[in-house]
Amino acid sequence: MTIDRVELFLLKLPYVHPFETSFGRESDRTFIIVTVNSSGLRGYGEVVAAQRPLFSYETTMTAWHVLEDFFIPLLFQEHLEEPEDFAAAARRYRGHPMARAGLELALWDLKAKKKGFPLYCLYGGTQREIPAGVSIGIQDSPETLLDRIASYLEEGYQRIKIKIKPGWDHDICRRVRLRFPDILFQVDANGAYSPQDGDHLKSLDEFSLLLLEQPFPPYDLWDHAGLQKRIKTPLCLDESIISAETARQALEMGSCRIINIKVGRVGGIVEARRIHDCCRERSIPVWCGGMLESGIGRAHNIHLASLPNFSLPNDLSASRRYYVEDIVEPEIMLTGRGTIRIPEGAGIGITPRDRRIAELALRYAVFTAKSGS
Ligand code: OSB
Ligand code: MG
Repeated sequence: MTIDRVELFLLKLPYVHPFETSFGRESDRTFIIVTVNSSGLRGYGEVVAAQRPLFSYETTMTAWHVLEDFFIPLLFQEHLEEPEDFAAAARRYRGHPMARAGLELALWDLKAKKKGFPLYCLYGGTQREIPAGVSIGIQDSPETLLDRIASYLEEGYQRIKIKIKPGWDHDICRRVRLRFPDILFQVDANGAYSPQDGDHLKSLDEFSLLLLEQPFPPYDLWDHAGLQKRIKTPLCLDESIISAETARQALEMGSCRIINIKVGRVGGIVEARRIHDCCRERSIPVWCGGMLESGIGRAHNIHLASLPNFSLPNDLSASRRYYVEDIVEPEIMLTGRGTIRIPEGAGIGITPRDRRIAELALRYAVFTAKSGS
């Protein structure tokens, strides 16, 4: 049994609220859904690359291109079906982690469906409920931010993360702490600061942040190490950690004390699990980051976050926090305990709405052994 068909769907979904980071504001998300089909079973993956190369150099169109011209043909040429075999074979190509992760995820879902297991069982996950946090973009005013935090706390989220940038940081954190003195609270700069901002970033120590995420640009483990020596707040790296090797180097250098794992950023589950294990051996906690995924990508993240060293609340929120209408059934919801229960069905365990996905598709392509070789 090998893969008989791979499909790509380009989709665009509007957000419930525009999402603003230090990169700018977006009101919808363009992304790719990948399916791999074999003997009547179908695995689903999501490519988290965005329309513009802001978070990283990848875009939806570079991902489409490398999937179509390199990664999908590899599956057919080498008759690959196992996600681990695909991950190994795809190492001959450099970069493009989000594209390769999207296809690898679809193969993991298919593998679990063939076995009839939920994905977390395949991964050796030990947690059945995942602590949910919420990531809140930069708002038009501090009052809007405070109101939004209050309403997410009301819904039960266990931890609040806000985006910061120069000019929207110290004073904002002060106001959040004044109003919510006891919540788990962390901030994410998406690389908006430079090493000269060290004193300013140190001033955030007074707010008992759970962590400060990615203050400096991605390729700067050295200056993160310098900052971590000076400040009390644990640094957490997101964009900087692209493999188990960079994770190890960052930890040996002291560039951070916590790591955010995103499957897309690191190129798939194989690499995500290596990072998880590398951190676990060193007693470094990890948590699952998000890229505002649809229900398909989020379901994958939920299964991954069942691994034992995911020990801080994750950027995993309910469908309705992101989209008016998700593309899965049932939609992802919070329990009364501010957690997300892992679906118990085979594979990702929730059902993608195929008709809706086909109707929404702005672009569609199908690849078979013949077209792919
Ligand atoms: O840096 O964590 C980030 C969304 C898009 C790009 C980068 C990031 C984010 C988030 C969203 O913070 C987290 C989520 O999906 O809930
Ligand atoms: Mg981040």
